[in-house]
Amino acid sequence: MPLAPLPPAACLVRAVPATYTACLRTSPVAIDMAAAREQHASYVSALRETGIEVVTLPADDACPDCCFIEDCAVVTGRHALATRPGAPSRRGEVPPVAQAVARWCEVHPMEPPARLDGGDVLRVGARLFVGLSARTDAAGADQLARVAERDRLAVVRVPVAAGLHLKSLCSLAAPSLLVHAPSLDPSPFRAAGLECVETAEPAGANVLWLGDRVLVSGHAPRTAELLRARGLAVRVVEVGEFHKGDGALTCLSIRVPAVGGWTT
Ligand code: CIR
Repeated sequence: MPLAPLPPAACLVRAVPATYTACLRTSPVAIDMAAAREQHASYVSALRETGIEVVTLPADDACPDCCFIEDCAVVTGRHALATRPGAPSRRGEVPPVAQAVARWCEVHPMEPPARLDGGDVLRVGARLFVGLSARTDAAGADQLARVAERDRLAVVRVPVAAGLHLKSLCSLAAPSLLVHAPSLDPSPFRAAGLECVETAEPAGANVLWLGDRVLVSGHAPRTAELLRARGLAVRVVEVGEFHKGDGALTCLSIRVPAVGGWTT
C-alpha cells in the first residue's frame, strides 16, 4: 500500500549552543544570541501547536552549528542514515543525534569519505531528491540510496550549482506543491508530478509542511501571501537569527515519519 502524506510522528530539535555566533556562515552580520534563543523557542512552539511530539537534545558548545540538526540524520522510515556532514567542523554533532534517532529506527552510519548533509535531502512520497552540492557528494547520495532501499525509497540526484543545500532552494509547501528559488531548475520535480511555484524571496524557498499548516519564515511575506492565496494555512515563524547562520526552517528539526506515512 502506498504511504500517505502525514504530519511527522515526532520532531527532534537541538538547543542553540552558547557558541552559536561562531557558526559557519557566509555573511559576518552580527547575531543576537538572546533573539536566537527566543526564535528557537517560538519554532518549537509552532511545532508543538500542531500536536507533534517534540524532543529537544541539549546543545553542545563545542559544535556552534548543532542547532541545525537536520543535517545530521535522514530518517527514511524504519531506517535512518547518520550522516557525515560535508563541513568537517560539524561531524562532532552527529553521535548524540544518531543515538536519539535510534528511538524510532535502525540507524546506519555513513562511511568516510562520503559526505552528505540532511539539508540536501527532500522527501516527496517514495522518492528522496538528493542535492549534489558543496556539502553532499555522489558517494554520500549512494550511501543514502542503500539505506533508503530498505524502506523502498528511490534516490533522485539533483545538481545544486548555487546555494548551500538543495533545501535552501526548494521545499514542499504541501504534498504536491514545491516552492523554489528562481535559480533552481524545477524539471526533475515537475517530472515527479509536483506543481512548482517560484519565489524570489531567498527565505521563501525553505518552508515546512506539517500536515494542516505550513511554516513560513517571517522574512518571506510575499511567499506567505502566495501560499495563503492557494488556500494553505500559513503559520509565520521568525527565524531571522538562523538565516544569519545560513539556516532556515527545515534545518532546525529532523522529522520522523508516522507509521504508514511520509513527511518532508
Ligand atoms: C552550515 O553552514 O552548515 C550552517 N551554518 C547552516 C546549516 C543549515 N542547514 C540546513 O539548511 N539544512
